[in-house]
Amino acid sequence: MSKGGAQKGKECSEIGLMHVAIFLNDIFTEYSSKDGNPATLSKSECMQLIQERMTGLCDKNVDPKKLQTIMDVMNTNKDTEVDFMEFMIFFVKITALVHGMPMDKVTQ
Ligand SMILES: [Ca+2]
Ligand SMILES: [Ca+2]
Repeated sequence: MSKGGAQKGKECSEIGLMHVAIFLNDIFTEYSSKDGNPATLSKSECMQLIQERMTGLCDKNVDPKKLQTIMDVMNTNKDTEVDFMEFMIFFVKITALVHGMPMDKVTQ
């Protein structure tokens, strides 16, 4: 899929959503590739991504325990790394919260 060039005749909202998908993929790949294994975010890669790209959740001076909690929520299979599907499911949950869904519905 091409990253550039708006497709003639497409609705603006459709183009915008494709840009969101491309952006999320690019962010995941940027951080997951730092250790040579782009398939997953290691703990340090995940912590760096959270601190630098999830500024609505925390900032650079965040408590390490809060960082670990956010990573634990992402890491649904409880292994040592966050894969792309875990990362995307986390964003589905964040988007549901932004939409106004109650936390208990989002986290079940
Ligand atoms: Ca990695
Ligand atoms: Ca995992």
